Amino acid sequence: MSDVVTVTNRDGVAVITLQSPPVNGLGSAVRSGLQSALDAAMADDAVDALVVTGAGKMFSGGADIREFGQSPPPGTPHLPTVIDAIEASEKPVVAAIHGFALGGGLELALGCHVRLAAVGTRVALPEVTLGIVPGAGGTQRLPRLIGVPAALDVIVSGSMVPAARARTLGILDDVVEGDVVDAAVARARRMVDERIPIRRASATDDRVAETRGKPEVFVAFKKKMARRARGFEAPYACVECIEAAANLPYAEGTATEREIFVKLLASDQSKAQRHAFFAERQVAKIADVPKDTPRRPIKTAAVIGCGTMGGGIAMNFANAGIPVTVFEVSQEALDKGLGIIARNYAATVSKGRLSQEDMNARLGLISSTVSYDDLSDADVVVEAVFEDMALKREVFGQLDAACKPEAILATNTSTLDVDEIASATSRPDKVIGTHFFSPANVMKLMENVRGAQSSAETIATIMKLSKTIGKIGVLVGICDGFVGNRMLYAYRRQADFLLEEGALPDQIDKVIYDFGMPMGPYAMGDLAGLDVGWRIRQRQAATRPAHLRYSTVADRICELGRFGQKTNAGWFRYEPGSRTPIPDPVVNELVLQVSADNGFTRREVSDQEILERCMYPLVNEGAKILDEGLAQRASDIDVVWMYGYGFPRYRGGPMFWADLVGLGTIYDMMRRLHDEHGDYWLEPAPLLKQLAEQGRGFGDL
Ligand code: 3H9
Repeated sequence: MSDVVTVTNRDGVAVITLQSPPVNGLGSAVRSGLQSALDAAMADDAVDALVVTGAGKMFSGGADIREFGQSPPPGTPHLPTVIDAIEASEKPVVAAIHGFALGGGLELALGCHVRLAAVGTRVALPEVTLGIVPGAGGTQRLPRLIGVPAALDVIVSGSMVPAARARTLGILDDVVEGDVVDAAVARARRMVDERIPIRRASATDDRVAETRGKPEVFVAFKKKMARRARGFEAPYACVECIEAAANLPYAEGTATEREIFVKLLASDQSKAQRHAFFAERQVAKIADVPKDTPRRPIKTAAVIGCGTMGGGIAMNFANAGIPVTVFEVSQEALDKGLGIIARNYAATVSKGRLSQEDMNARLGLISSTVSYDDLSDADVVVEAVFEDMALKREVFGQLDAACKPEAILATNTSTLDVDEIASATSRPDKVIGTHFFSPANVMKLMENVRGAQSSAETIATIMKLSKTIGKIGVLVGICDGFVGNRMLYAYRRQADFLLEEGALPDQIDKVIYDFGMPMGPYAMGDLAGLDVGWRIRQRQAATRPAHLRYSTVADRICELGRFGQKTNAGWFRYEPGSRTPIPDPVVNELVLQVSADNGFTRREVSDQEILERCMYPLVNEGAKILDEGLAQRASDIDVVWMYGYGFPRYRGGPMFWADLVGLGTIYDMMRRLHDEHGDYWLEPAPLLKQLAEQGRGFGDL
């Protein structure tokens, strides 16, 4: 008996229980404990059958991800060996599953002869999300149980399968009400008493035989998944393993799976995706806000402003079942905003992703008002009015007077100083920034901006609220553009300079798209609209320091009345009703003209230069942000970029990617660029310099 695996004998059935909180991860100690328990049960004449189960919240969350890539590698036995031994047992083995059986946890269950699950259980093989394939027989046993098409869906998506569906597919044998271990013991006993033959997944063939010698099935599946899987290696590797299951004997298929698993485990993509997994969990931890900080319950909410942003934010509350009151200055503005919300929901219903009933329920949670007096009950208010300090201060003064004293007042600003807004109230400790990303009902990121006086309770409450409304909240400090947009600015600047020096918008966009971003800077600009930035630049013109390099190219585009997709023309042109950017000779001519006007002799700009000139300054700005304490950790910045800007997960975010490139390389390039262009934004960050000289990375901080 080990600390992490216990055994009890119930009615001649050895109940082997994993006891390794929080998720019963199958690390080295658990695997050894499981193997010993198994050996003992096999040798014990008082044991006729076995049940494998997990204590606590779940059956098992799978292999211990922290062991991956460890040096020296974790000890034997390996998970496939343990699972093969379970499956080979002559005594029946029943898995009693509750909570989750994920990855290696589900593979362990697939090695058992029967799988019973409690109501509410969810199972999955999420390895693909970690950049690997299931590596303990999952890609070989699952298709043998449920057939190739279903196995492709389950393994390549990595998504959770609820118990009832898993039962229908054949992943589970039964879903039981009541205590699942009791049911499993009874089932095991019955198998012995009634001499029910043991069924081993690895020994069945009929389901995989259906697709044997049919490569077209896999070709079609790869075609179907191509868009979602763009740039990722693991989904394709999963298909390869399942194809091996269809065409090869079990032992050979398993060897293929093992080979691919080992190769992917060592890949940069898997390292990046594992980094992303832990980064997402780290982000909720705040150094000076202890885990047990009390949080205010959020039972009702209010949103000020029902424009695109405010409407999207209100939808988030309604989607999470939180009643929300939307405030506007006029009934007309309210009607317009509420109309857009209703149309948004209706579009989701028409795509079959929401029922009419759910739409009605959500709309029912949204009420509206033109009076601040109706906000006195709200636990949290999110202000989403026009980005103007005087206006925001006005609104906060009104809110301070109208809302109950304990209510949290949040501002959805993307540029303004939260402290200045807070000073318009008598409760600066309860003021915080909540920077949503557009479209606010879709994008998962929230930059939660702590003010100098935001209390621990306010911060903890808002971080929790982010999770409740299905977002990932990252705590950031006050600076122009906060984390994401400040870094974006550094990248966008260089893109415009490259245009002046010799590149064209479609070349830059293609390099960035091929790197893995959802779109390049120019298609993104067209999508967001170019006029707002133009107006801001016009306002800033008088105060812009003369020594800073400034590209006029973006202004010249706007001067032509080209504001992006909404005018069917921006950096690209658009066919009416289409969102596909088409390179436009008018723009290319204009870029050439700007080069000439600004005294540049155009030159060949390589794709590599584009990547380095855009991405290295972005990383450099991230290093400055870290140094200034505006993000807690480099991995938080990675989360901002993966969730707010679609930075490819298989690169782990810009800071993780930078470590892979090597900070020495990035620092050298930044220094060279700075010497060449003298631009303030290219000045190497002191932290970058320091780490580069020490041969360390952001991950070592
Ligand atoms: C695999 O199985 C490979 C095999 O095919 C082949 C092997 C040969 N390992 O998410 P939470 C930590 S690959 C290590 O906040 P929840 C997590 O970091 C694996 N640590 O809880 C956190 O730590 P901390 C395939 C893990 O209740 C704490 O546990 N499996 C693991 O919201 C709590 O986690 C997966 O990909 C792990 N496997 O959600 C499943 N899992 O407190 C990954 C969790 O220090 N896990 N931790 O921050 C999950 O999806 C969720 O954790 C789960 C619980 C749904 C289980």
